[in-house]
Amino acid sequence: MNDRTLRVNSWNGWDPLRHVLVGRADGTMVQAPEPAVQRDFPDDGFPLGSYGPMPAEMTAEANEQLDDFAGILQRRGIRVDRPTALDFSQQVATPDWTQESMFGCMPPRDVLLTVGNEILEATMCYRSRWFEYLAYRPVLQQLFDADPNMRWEAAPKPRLTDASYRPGFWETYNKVPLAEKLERVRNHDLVLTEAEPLFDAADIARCGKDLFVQLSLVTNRSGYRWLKRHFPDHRVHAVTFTNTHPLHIDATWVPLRPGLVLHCGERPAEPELMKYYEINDWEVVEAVQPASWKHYQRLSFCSPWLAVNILNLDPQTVCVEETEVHLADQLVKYGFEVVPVPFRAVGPFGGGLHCATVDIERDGVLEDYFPHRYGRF
Ligand code: ABU
Repeated sequence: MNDRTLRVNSWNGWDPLRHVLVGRADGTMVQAPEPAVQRDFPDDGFPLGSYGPMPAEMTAEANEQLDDFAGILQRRGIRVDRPTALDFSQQVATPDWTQESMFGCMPPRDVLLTVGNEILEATMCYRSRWFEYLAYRPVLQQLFDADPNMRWEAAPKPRLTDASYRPGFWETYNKVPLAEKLERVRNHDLVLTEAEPLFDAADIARCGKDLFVQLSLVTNRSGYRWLKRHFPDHRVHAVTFTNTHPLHIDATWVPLRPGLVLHCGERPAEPELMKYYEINDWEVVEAVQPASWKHYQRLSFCSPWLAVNILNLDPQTVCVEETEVHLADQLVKYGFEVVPVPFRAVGPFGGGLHCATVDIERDGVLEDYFPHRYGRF
């Protein structure tokens, strides 16, 4: 049934949130090895080469926290949609390859990018995530049917043949010295080749007219170039951070409202990016150390910097994981109301509160928050 009140609109991560997608943990897999990613959790029952469903009790606990989070949002008057899980344990194939398992439908932020009235399905670069967009198609179809202005786009599906990956990357990269790793990050000489455009939506930070695209383990230069051509009315910038394992910008560089960006100090930004923000009167705030720093999380491939993976409900209100009390204190000092959300159990499923969501509607229009040019920006 059509719902004519639905509207796709979101230009940044801070305008008042009206409608959001929240992921589900159902059926999430520890993926079978593939060129782009090789899970290795020997102490948690999944040594390199093995794969299978996440333990049932972990999935249940993550789903409970995701459902509770959806409830918190709904009680604040925000409409919440959810994906439709597939059988992620199934083998998948294209004419070029076969992959022993899929992954899941948490975090949706990796797959879908909302820019204005457009929702764009990212290419992804893991073979296990190639079909993940299907979990979101029921919601996208409903939005398309209801909102005559919605633009439903999909980036070119990649072939993901062996030509898209540097052979033997994982065998060598983790053994090279830190300085060499960081040099490779700066030169974007990581696991992906430039054979075709590849990007995850979570590598893009949206600030109105400016889109910041992190080159990472899942986003290549060709993906950045595709995005630049796809959004000709935006300024689309490729950025890197001092991070040996860059994976999604939203635990590193987190714009909170016009003039304020939260930065993970352990992953310094390029001086030119800092300067671009500074000359446009943005304050770059270094986030406090995560409270969860010392707590090992079973089967997690995320860093403790998920702490800063927060969700704005509006420019004055942020959802923060409930144990991240130091970050909450820091944000209160900047005038935010902090909504504490229990979410630690969701971390091993691939993300925090920002990763777990996709904006469908925020109030607001396209604005230019960076009137002054600097360097390549
Ligand atoms: N997908 C977010 C992971 C970010 C991080 O671990 O730093």
